[in-house]
Amino acid sequence: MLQEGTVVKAYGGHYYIASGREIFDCTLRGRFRREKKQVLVGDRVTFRLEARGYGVIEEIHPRRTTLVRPPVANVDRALIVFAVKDPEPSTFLLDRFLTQAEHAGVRPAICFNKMDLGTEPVSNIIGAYRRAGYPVVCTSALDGSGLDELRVLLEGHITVFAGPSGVGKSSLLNALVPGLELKTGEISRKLGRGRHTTRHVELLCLPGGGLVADTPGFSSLYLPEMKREELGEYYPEFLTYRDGCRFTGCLHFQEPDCAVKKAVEAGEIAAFRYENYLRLLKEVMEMERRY
Ligand SMILES: Nc1nc2c(ncn2[C@@H]2O[C@H](COP(=O)(O)OP(=O)(O)OP(=O)(O)O)[C@@H](O)[C@H]2O)c(=O)[nH]1
Ligand SMILES: [Mg+2]
Ligand SMILES: [Zn+2]
Repeated sequence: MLQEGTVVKAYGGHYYIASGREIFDCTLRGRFRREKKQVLVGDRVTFRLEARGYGVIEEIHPRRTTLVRPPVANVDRALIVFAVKDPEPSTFLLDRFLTQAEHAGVRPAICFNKMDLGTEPVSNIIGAYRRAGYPVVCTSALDGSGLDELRVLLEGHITVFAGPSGVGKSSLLNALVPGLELKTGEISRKLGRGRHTTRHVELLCLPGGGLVADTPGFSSLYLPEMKREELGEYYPEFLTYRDGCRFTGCLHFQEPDCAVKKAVEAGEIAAFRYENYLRLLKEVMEMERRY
């Protein structure tokens, strides 16, 4: 009997495939090994059921996207998590993460966690990102508020969590997946990077049907290689204005008659988003010089 599913874990020649509400322990047909065809976590596959709970992968379906860090196929969402405070959110870091997601072809959504600490300090920021066109959810892993909205966002997708240390990514996953006991707080911070680099990537099955990578996606350290003209395309609120710029390929920087700059002056585009854009643009231009 042939069945379809998604690879959620690969370990020592075994591929664990989620299909319906079950996990199947599968191996790979010899010809895939000979062809050196790699199976990634996130791959859609067809497998033949050989015994109860066991099977053999017969076919690997074409990938829609391939993420390198972490190596996961078919990721279609990035959830960028920040805390309202502890640690204080940085919109510059947030915009970096957003740029990385957009560049990888993964649709970003933003999550502000630790709402129980009070939303007052970030309400302006939240409004600005909503107006820019991003889905924003506000949650508390501590008291459970906003988790239903987050569940809806993750349903039916493969999502990577990204965001700085200490914002509550593991705490959120623990709250979403019953029985999961990811380490949180000081312990996870002490083990830090090493833990994630040595561990195998695994997708967690959410009760609602979505899959989430349990390793933090993207890093705050690098910007992907891109041309300077590309950066503005990753700012959704710029796109509605750029046709009004005098020059095609306008960088919205030093050019005259720039519709984006006018929108910033008129308060239609948040000034902090534009300032972050200029900082990132300078980084991209620096990188261009190096390559
Ligand atoms: N008040 C409050 N504290 C929270 C909330 N979520 C997480 N925390 C606390 O914040 C600290 C960090 O949470 P983690 O879940 O470990 O954060 P993380 O994003 O996984 O951090 P790294 O694994 O280092 O990247 C812990 O002490 C949590 O108890 C929340 O919604 N409200
Ligand atoms: Mg964590
Ligand atoms: Zn312009």
